[in-house]
Amino acid sequence: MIDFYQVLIPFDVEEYISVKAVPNDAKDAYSRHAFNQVSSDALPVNREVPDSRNEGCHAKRYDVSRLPVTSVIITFHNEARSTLLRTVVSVLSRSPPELIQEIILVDDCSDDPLDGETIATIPKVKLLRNPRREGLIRSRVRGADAAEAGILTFLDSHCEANIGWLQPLLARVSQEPQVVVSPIIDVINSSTFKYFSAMEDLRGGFSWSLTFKWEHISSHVKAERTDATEPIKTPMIAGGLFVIDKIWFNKLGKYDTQMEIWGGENFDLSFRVWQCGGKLEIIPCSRVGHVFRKKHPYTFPEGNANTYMRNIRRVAEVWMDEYKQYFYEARPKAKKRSFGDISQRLQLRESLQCQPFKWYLENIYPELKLPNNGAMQYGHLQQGSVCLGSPVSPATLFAWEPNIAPCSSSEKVQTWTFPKEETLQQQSMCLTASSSIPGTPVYLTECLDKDVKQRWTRWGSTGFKHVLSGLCLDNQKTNRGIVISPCNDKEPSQLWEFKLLVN
Ligand code: UD2
Ligand code: MN
Repeated sequence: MIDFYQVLIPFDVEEYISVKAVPNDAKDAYSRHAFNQVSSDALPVNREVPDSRNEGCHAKRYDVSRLPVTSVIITFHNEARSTLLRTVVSVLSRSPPELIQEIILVDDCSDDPLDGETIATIPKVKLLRNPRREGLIRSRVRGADAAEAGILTFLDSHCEANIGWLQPLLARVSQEPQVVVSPIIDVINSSTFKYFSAMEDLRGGFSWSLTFKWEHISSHVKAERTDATEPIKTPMIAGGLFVIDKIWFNKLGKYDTQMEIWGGENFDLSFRVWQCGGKLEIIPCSRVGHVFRKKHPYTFPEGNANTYMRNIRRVAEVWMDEYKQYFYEARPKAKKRSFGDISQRLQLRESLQCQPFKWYLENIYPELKLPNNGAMQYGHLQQGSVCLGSPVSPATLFAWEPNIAPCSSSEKVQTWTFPKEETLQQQSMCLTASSSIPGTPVYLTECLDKDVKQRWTRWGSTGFKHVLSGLCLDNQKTNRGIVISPCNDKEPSQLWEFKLLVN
């Protein structure tokens, strides 16, 4: 019997793979790809994988004629030929052919153009090659733009699609186009290439340092699930393997193409999907294996930590509102990293009328608790029905005067933090009084480390005392605006309630 892949693949597989063969030395086998290339090269490109699906999935039937067609997009940079080929072959051999419009390989400027060119001789496989290294984010957008089908399926370049993987994903997306779905990601061991079934009660989450993690679905969610084959809502996706309606992907703003190389785009996409009216789900009846590895095999032109920091800061600045402070608290070094221009992404958020991050936390990820060390509080500085605020959106001017306006919970310019009960700040701007003279006006200026002009403590239960002058924050209705003046707890203009917005 002729193997499926011998019919499918118009080149000599052994020869193709052997071009990049590594010396048969266990240590060296990891040098190019951070996985054991010898193990990968030794496996047949069409090897069998264990059917890791839940029993309940076997009974499910999908009417293929009613499912939408998809374009599969795989970006790669210096991927091992054997793993890349196995990814492509697994997709073609384990999907109903009529559902695969094409497989678009985006070669992100790999050293050898033949890696992709050879595979592109396989029917349905198309190749785009970046003349410069773009990183996976822009590469995926390039692939998506070129896609002919209405549904986009993204995969990493070292995957193996399992039996029946595609139908449940397409079925869910066609039923509800604003749902973005991922398979359960099985584990291909990076040393032996053995295929392991992943647990089925996991979903994606993260910590305040904005590091992705797998977590068990919480017990109450578990209790609500009567059927283990039903979709699992997930606050975050791992990022590499997912299916999305192309119109929805475009409407949602594709990806942030100012992100570089690797990392953070899964946060960006996950927040966008949830906050802007979609859903993220893991579909248990779909399984795809992926080679997880401990380090990056490729270079980052600006260094790996720097790149991640830039990308993730863009996410925090665009999507996390005042909660980004928790991220900066968890990763103080991030503040030093520039993150470029985010105005277009903010505009996107505005035009899509996306929910605030508070909504996401309360409704989608209530399990993520605020760091409860009392060091950070967010709230209004309120006097009766009016609040202290700033007239412009921060980060545009060097310094400005705070103002007083009717309190509104949606007004970001009225949200203050009081970290460690030391500084009263809005994002990176601190309330500052530069002298000890009564009547000195208070300004908002860039926060400086340990600047006593910016230090405030509580005075009594409702006052704020300026540490340098010993005077109190005062809303005297003089033409000098907000000033500091001698503390007096009988003075209504010095009474400020710090009304917490987040508990
Ligand atoms: C995970 C995701 C990955 C991506 C990443 C965050 C899974 C299984 N994997 O990391 O898809 O979301 O988190 O950014 O969810 N690549 C390029 N150009 C580059 C660098 C990488 O095309 O400059 C390709 C690479 O060949 C691979 C894909 O992008 O196919 C993802 O890279 P990875 O496998 O190193 O990322 P991974 O799995 O550690
Ligand atoms: Mn990967």
